[in-house]
Amino acid sequence: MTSESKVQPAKKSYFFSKGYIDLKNTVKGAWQRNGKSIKNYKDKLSYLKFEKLPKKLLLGSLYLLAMISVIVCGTIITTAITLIHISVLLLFMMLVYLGFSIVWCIDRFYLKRNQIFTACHICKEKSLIPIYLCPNCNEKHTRLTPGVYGILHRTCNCGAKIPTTFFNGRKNLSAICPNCKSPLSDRESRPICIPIIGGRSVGKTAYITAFSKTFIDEVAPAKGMNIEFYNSDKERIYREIENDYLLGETRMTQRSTDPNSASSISFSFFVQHPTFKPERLMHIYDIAGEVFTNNNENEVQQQYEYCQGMILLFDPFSVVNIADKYESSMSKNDIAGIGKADITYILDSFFSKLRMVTGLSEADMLNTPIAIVISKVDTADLADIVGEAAVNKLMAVDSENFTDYYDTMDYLCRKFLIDNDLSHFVTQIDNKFKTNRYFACSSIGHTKGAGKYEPMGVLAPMEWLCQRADKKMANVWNNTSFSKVPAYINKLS
Ligand SMILES: Nc1nc2c(ncn2[C@@H]2O[C@H](COP(=O)(O)OP(=O)(O)O)[C@@H](O)[C@H]2O)c(=O)[nH]1
Ligand SMILES: [Mg+2]
Ligand SMILES: [Zn+2]
Ligand SMILES: [Zn+2]
Repeated sequence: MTSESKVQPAKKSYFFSKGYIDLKNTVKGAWQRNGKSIKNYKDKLSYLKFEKLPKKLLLGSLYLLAMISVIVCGTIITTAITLIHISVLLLFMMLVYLGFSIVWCIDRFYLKRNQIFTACHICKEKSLIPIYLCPNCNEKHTRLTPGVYGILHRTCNCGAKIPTTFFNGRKNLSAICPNCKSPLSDRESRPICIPIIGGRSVGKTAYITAFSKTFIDEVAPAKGMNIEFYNSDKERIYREIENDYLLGETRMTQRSTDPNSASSISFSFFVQHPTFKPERLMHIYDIAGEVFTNNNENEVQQQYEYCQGMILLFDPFSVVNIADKYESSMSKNDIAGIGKADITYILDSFFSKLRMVTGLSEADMLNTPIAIVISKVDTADLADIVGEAAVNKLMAVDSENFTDYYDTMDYLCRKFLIDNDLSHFVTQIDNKFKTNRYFACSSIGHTKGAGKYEPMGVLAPMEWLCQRADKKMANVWNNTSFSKVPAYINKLS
């Protein structure tokens, strides 16, 4: 378990390195001394041949006796010393081994129990422990855990002492991604990763803008949560979000053709609260929509495997039937903003990517909860069919059957899709995702560019996913309580 097959740029613990050499030298020395004194008597004996007989006999037997006693006792003593030395060394080696194994287990247990890992915000690679850099010489240290290089500290080749556990400061070291070598500042937080999925122009960026701004400016302060941006890059993204929010704009999700740059951009921020130990790190991924239509992803979206939830945005007007039905009541801007990609195609492409990343077969179901969010419901009065107004109306008219707000919304969204010949979509989602729930939202709240965002329904999908992902978060962000399974599915027929 504590295998450290990879050589580290650090000094090994005495008992696993110099201890052996010292043992070899002492044992060798003792046996050499023993051999030397035997040889000494042998020499003395050979000189006796020049002496007279009585002296020869007397001294000869004396030397012989001495030599035998050296051979017998000396060997016994030297063997004993050797054995004692080996046992002492072994004992200490075992103690150190036991020591680092115990601390290693504690460290590993802490990381696993608290669901701490690093999800690279650039290449999306998941790693339990990233590469840490020596604060003195910047040398790369992998597997910075208790081991043969030290229990609580590792001594870098440069002499600097580096902490090896969660409880003595490892998280404060600079780190880089083991895969793409990008600088990381995850500091052993618990990540909550949520990709926003959908074709081009379905409203992903608008959704992230509306959600982030509302969550950071309203939800977090109201719930006593503190927000800290992951790094200055993410802070810059937030300044853009604030700007877009004010103007009612959306940015084109940048995606360069450079194969080395990422197809999805994470907006990442820490969420702190007295009950969050460790702090949470929210990663929201804005995946360029072309990824689903052109199938040319720059990087594999590893986050599908470890993310705690997904949001699939659905632009109702990307469905030709629906667009035809409502086009007459849509503004020019809204028509221009329609996502052109066919949802069935997007879904197939998404499923095949999921299979690739997770290794699931076509028949397998995913446990990751997914929120299917119908976007842009401000347009053509869709809000009256699936949005807040429609939900309230149905709950008032049929108060016996419809009592739960979000279950009613889920019902209306499913019904809307089925009524528009998209029952195969609903079935496919049901077949693939054990936990799915439908929402309706409008991120901008009106046509793009017509003033400040007035979002409707953007918080609920994220609140639902966060509540499912994190019990502590569910206790804090508790504006809504969602039923376990949408209750009115059986009313659809
Ligand atoms: N009316 C309305 N239009 C929206 C809304 N969200 C997005 N749009 C339109 O859809 C276009 C694409 O949105 P965007 O967020 O950039 O889509 P992305 O490609 O999925 O990131 C925008 O230019 C808007 O015209 C919304 O909430 N209401
Ligand atoms: Mg975008
Ligand atoms: Zn990376
Ligand atoms: Zn160093």
